[in-house]
Amino acid sequence: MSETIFSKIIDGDIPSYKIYENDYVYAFLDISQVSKGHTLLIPKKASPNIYETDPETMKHIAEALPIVANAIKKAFNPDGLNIIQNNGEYASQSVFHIHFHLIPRYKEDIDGF
Ligand code: DGP
Repeated sequence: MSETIFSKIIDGDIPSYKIYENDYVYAFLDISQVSKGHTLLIPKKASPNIYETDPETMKHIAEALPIVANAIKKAFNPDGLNIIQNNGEYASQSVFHIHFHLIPRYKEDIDGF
């Protein structure tokens, strides 16, 4: 597959704020913070979407999700957390390297509506 901006982030060619990393995954703050602590979890092995990601890669993502969620909980103390994953242009995917959004939610943001 063609290289995306996330490959450059993994390689350190583009700076990012790291939340978690192991041999298989990388988690970093999203440049467009939907809320404070909005984080992206990506596999280091690139694939464009959920349809084309192999089970081994998904296993590494599944193992990392609670670790990253707990790191966000510890750092930002949110009241809730959404995990969202977009596939395809019509599902609002803009970077075609599979990624999982971890979006902390805060009581005060909801109360403001
Ligand atoms: P999606 O719409 O699901 O494809 O989300 C892609 C996300 O990637 C979007 O929320 C913004 C984020 N993003 C794009 N380019 C960069 C970048 O250079 N650095 C960081 N930290 N995030 C980026």
